[in-house]
Amino acid sequence: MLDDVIKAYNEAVLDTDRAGALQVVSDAVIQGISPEDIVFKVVIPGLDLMVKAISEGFDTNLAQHFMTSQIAADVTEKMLVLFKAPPQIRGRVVIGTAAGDLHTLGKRIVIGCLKAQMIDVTDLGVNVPAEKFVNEAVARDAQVIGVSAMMVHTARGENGAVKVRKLLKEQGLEHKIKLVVGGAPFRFDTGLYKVVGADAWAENGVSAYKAIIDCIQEVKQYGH
Ligand code: B12
Repeated sequence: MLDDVIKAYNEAVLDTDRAGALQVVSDAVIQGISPEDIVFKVVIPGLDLMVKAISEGFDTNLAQHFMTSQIAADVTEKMLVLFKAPPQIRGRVVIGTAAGDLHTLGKRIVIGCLKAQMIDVTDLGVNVPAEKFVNEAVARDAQVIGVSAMMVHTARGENGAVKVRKLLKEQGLEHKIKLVVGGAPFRFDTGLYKVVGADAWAENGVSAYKAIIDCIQEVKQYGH
């Protein structure tokens, strides 16, 4: 029965049919499939399938990419409240768009993917000052700051990731909080993340969580 649910869910996701995907999982729960199985055996493998499709150049488009992450985040949030025991949160991230930058779509995709992977995410919104990234990360005990920047000047400029790195350094937080960046300028120049002082970057939402999980693990292992 689980195989049928996986098939129906993936079909709905590829059709970008949010209502259909939600219907599939709520029917499955009524039929006795556990919310835990829905998240770990249906939703997360669905995201992995999308990673594979993108990296192997299958015919996936932006709408499918966007909807996979939004549906995954939606379903996960609905299932989490039904879990027998609260799920273990794998880490905490604060994320926002760099100062001067109002682009939101990429960040939303990343957030959807992280939530479905049991990462606690705080969305700081757009046009976020560097000080806010750092202050919120400290207040929320986050292991990772995620900065999204879609324009060359907000990616490279003095008020974005560069300033976040400077503040982390000044406040002695570099071992406790990692900096991960993303956005078109980092895709065009894959060495740019180092130039702006980031610890890692990711080229799309469905792979962002892998870079972020690595950073979370590094902080948990060595960050004390
Ligand atoms: C949609 C769009 C807009 C929309 C934004 C709507 C919204 N709510 O987001 C609107 C119309 C508002 C807009 C405005 C502007 N835009 Co615009 N916009 C775009 C466009 C067409 C697509 C961006 C997008 O959404 N891509 C799709 C998402 C899914 O991709 P993504 O953002 O790259 O995100 C993925 C990855 O990068 C990664 N990622 C993203 N963030 C993060 C963060 C982390 C931590 C990680 C790990 C990964 C990660 O994962 C994401 C998911 O896969 C791009 C062109 C382009 N092809 O990129 C121009 C573009 C970015 N815009 C541009 C410009 C110039 C502007 C304006 C200045 C235009 C103007 N004259 O007013 C304004 C700026 C406003 C501002 N201050 O920010 C330029 C930037 C040029 C440059 N080299 O700097 C571009 C490149 C267009 C161009 N070719 O000229 N824009």
